[in-house]
Amino acid sequence: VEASIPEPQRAAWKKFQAHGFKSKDEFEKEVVRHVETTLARSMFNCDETAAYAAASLAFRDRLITQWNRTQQRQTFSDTKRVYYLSLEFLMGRALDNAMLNVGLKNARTSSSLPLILKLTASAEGLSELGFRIEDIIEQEHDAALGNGGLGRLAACFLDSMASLNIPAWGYGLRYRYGIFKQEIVDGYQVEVPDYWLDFNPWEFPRHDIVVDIQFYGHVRKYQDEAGKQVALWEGGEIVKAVAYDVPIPGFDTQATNNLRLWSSKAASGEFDFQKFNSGDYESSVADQQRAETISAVLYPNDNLDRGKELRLKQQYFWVAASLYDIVRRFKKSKRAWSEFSDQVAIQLNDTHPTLAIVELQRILLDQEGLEWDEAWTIVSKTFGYTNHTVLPEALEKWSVPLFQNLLPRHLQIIYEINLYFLQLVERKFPKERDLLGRVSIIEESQPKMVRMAYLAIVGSHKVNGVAELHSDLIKTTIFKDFVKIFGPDKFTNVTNGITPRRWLHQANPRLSELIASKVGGLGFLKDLTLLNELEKYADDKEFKKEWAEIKYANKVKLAKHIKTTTGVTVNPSALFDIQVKRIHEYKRQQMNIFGVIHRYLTIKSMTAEERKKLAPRVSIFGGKAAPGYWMAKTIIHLINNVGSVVNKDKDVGDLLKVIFLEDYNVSKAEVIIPASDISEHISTAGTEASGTSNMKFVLNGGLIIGTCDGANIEITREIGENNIFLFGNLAEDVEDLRHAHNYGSHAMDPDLGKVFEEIKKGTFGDAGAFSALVGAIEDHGDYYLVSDDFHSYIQTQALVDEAYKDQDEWTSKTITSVARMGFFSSDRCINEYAESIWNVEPLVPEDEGTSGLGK
Ligand code: 8GP
Repeated sequence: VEASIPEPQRAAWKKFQAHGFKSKDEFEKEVVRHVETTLARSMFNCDETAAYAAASLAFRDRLITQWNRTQQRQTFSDTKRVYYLSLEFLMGRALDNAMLNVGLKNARTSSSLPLILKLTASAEGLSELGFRIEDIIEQEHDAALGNGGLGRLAACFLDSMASLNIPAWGYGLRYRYGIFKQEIVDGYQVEVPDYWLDFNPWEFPRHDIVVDIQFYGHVRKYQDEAGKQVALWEGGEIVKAVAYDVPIPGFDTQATNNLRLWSSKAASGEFDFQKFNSGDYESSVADQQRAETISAVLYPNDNLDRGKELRLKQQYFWVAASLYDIVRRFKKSKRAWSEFSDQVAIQLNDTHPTLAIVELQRILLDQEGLEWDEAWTIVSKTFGYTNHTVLPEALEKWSVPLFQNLLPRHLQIIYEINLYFLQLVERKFPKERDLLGRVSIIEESQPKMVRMAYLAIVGSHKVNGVAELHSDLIKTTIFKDFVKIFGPDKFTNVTNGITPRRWLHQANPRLSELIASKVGGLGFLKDLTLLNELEKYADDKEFKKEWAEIKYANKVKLAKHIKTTTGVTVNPSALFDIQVKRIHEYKRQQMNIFGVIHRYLTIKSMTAEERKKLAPRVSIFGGKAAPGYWMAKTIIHLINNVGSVVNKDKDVGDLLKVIFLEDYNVSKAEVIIPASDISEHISTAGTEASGTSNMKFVLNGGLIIGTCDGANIEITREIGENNIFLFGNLAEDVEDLRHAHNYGSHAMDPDLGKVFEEIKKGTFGDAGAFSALVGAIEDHGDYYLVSDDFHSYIQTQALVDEAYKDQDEWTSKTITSVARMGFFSSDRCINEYAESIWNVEPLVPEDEGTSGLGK
């Protein structure tokens, strides 16, 4: 129901319009107001948690007013919007980011642009109220609605879309439990639930925006009076989707986009009173619980598909609610359906939202009465699909019987989409019998399966990979047939990027400040290519000194974190070697820890004189294993066991320390990444689609050791071969090597063999615990080519040791690298999507003052 205020009364509204605080004093006033009213506390019982809550609520109010204006502007100007559908948004903390993005206005007015923006109005305000801003920021619980790279990419994209004034909404699920918290107990990973919604000031419940979502039931087909075939999806059950909005502020703009997360709720109110009254309490709450289960938990798998019914329910629930919302908004514009794709671009973040294609076709056919072809033309012009992996175990497939039961009408539509598609293939390639079976959306297996990636390709106008090598690989391997059918132009590449606001300015404020002092202020946070101005300081003595001091300070900070969380003392002058990411065999943390063992054995065999020449190293690991992924858990176990042996070996002392950091997440990444000297991105060539932490590490003045995989290749092209340590076999040779393992002879690398012997001796605890890990390499084909790459890995690590001895040269390399990282901003990436896939234009707020930041 529209409830618009009549014209004559609008003047009063305008006069009293909320605007949120505009100065430090107003900010303080808002904080105090929230403490005293919203939180019902006072200055006599305001702890840091309450101060965090109040400061966040003050910022949220501000964001909501900006958000309102942005939405009005977008509605009135009637521009095309982007809808980014992602089951994961790994946002991390919000307050720090809100202060940076919103706080800018205040900072800008002062004559000498303060470089650490948040340390202006909000920091001073909090300090006047008796709090330290750093402590307040630390109170916030990460919003961890994602597993890893895919979810964090979505979060970086939201930041860039808002900062570039692109009218965009994110749509996702409001999980009650985000990714589990990881505890390490006796060297093993233990999962603990992440109940993050206890208090979340960043969301705005919209109890008036509720959508009914249908499941199960059956389809009735009949002819209407005009003789037209109609399909009716009837029966089954209804669950309600309730909207929660999270404002997404842009940097240096008033534009504030929206992330809408859906939460599930039972359709029939609290519980069934009749059952309750008749004493059947349990089943009266069962309906409610069953409904709420849908959005209860994020599936903790990264690069792995499990095909669970509840997951499919989540996908449809989220997709149906989002499409209802998008279609409703479009219908308000009163435009013809043929204009839908001029107003709406929907991006599918991986295949998880692929049902949106089917759902839109269903709405247009069954509810709006369009003809098939007309509807399908609209649908296929609207969607774009991003693929994030070529790993076969991650490609989604749903069993047809499961589909039939849960979404009977959708299955019919999928069959029809497939029929028309296969007819097209048959017309184009009449002689190629095998082709039909290969590209069919329905796999003829037992049971039959719906291949979601194929459906996504058929229903989208563009398909993209996330780094050059990856985009080439999807065209030549998993989607090869589709390139032949649709032509190469449907397939494109958009290399991933990261937001420099969070991953440089927020995570590494001192480095950002130093950079700003040389490149003409903070404008580089909006145009990252401005970093190239830094290159001329790569040999500047004074500059290098400051640069190195900042790195050292960041390492001291991480060393403190290590001490408090693990009890181990590490020397901040040692080389910090970091690998943090989800634990997966293809990412090869096992190779890293085998390399560490090799180093340990080497040290043990050295004379005291030889040891003196060695560069001390701290090997730092972090990352979660999917709860059901035993091999990944075994790798964590081995790392911890190696750590407990090495770290107390007096013989070794500071020369080697091995640390596993518990519960790696976004806020920890902000501490860990700025502290690296070298970081590891060592996946088997061809398996890591892009990687994004590689970009974060280099941008923070760390070098990397890596394989020719994912975005490592483009990083090398940008920063130069001399500034990166590449090793290992190439993607093009992987197939042959695997073939040779299985059918030829597979000789173990001798150094790796020695490492295995040591493990088998029980040096790192019960050898039986690690036999599967060793066996996968020795006896079962070494699918990830650990043995093939081990020698080159060890040699390259020795080059790292050598290079690190020349600190002066090392620092120059890091400065040059940072100067050349401009390409990897997610702003560049979003601009590419906007131009080549979405065809959307920015909508710049009119009331925007000149920022002095340029561009
Ligand atoms: C990840 C890729 O593994 C990583 O290389 C890339 O940087 C990131 O996506 C962002 O593009 N892929 C996934 O997390 C992934 O595919 N997850 C599940 C859908 C299988």
